Order: sequence, then C-alpha cells, then structure tokens
Amino acid sequence: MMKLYSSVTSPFVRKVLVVGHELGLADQLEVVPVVLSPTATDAALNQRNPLGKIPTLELEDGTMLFDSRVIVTHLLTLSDKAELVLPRGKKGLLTLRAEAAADGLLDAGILSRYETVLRPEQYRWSAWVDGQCDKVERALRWLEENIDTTGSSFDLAKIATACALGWLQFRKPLNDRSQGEKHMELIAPKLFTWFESVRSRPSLLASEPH
Ligand SMILES: N[C@@H](CCC(=O)N[C@@H](CS)C(=O)NCC(=O)O)C(=O)O
Repeated sequence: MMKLYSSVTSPFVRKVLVVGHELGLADQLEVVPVVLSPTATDAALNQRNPLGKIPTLELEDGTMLFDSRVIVTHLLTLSDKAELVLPRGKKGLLTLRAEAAADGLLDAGILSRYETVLRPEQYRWSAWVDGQCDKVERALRWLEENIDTTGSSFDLAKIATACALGWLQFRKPLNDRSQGEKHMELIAPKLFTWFESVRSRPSLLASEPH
C-alpha cells in the first residue's frame, strides 16, 4: 500500500484521491490523516516533505512524493486508464494548464484564508487578502471560459476544477465580496451548474470535504 498523508479538508488531497479513484487505484492508497497549518506544522511530516504540506505520498519502497501534481503523475504511470485522465499531445498540455489554473485558484484562496483565519487581527493586511481574492476571481472566470463542460469525460482539468469549486463552496473565501454568498456562482454559472451534475460521481462523493 502507498500511504497518502492527508486531510479531509484539503482540495489538493481530494484531487489525488479523485484521480486514484477514477484510475481504479483507490484501494492502493492508505489515507493517513495529518493535522497542520503553516504556523502549527507536523514534525514527522516535515521529515517526509521539506515543505510540510499535504498531500505527501509514501511509496512502498519509502520514496516520498510531493506535491499533488507529482503524485498525480505517478498514479498515471500505474494505470492503463491514464489517457482518460490526461489525454496525449496538445490536448494533454491544455489539460495540465487548466489543472494549473484550478490549483493556482486554490493556492490564492488558501493564502487568503490563512490570512483571515490564522493571522492575529492586528497584523492583518486587507490589501493582501484582496489581491489573493482577485486571483481567485480571475482564475474562476478563466476556468468558466476555458473548461469544456460538455461531454461525459472526467479528465484532470475537470477533476481539478471540481476540487476547486468544492473547496470554494466549503470555505466560501469570496463571501465578503460585494454580492456575498452568490458571488462565486455569478462569476462561473456554467461551471457550478456542471458541478451539481457531477457531484454524485463516486470519486467525488467519497472525497467530500467535511
Ligand atoms: N502545491 C501543493 C499545495 C499543497 C497545499 O497547499 N496543501 C495545504 C493544505 S490544502 C497545506 O499542506 N498547508 C500547510 C502549509 O502550508 O504549511 C500541492 O499541489 O500539493
């Protein structure tokens, strides 16, 4: 078994779990829960991954893999269904670009959340949170325009996007913006409608944040 150092709230862990599930590898992944944040790191995890982040994957021979994109690359080598998740050629390159956009949205969203949840009030800097939320909004707009939600494929672009939308609904980092709760759905109506239609997919159901 490979060990996946994880948290049930991490959208990057979720992406790895969904890919594993879609590739038929879920039963090869042992989920090992870790509790951490940038200000309360996990000493044992820091030994495994210098960045102290999850997901981190421990292979059977003890090799440690990070980050989520490297882990996904490894899972793809283990499956004969890899092309369903990552097509070959130019299409594959654009799929990886979309994954980078969804991951970048999450990086910005998570940084803004750390700023508002972790940082003591007197040290908070609203211009910085605004800058991160602007990135989230731009990435969401970009995904709305660039993800083709027609068709039944569930490739890495759609998987990463679904994990990003699921995290946005779970943490609601844009709620303080002008249109409140509805804000993100107004930015990406097509994507959120599509997300509703796929959220009962077994790989997504099995990895819901909670
Ligand atoms: N680029 C990384 C991002 C992973 C990441 O940001 N994980 C968060 C949890 S969602 C984390 O471990 N945060 C702890 C920290 O930043 O110290 C990946 O794709 O795996």
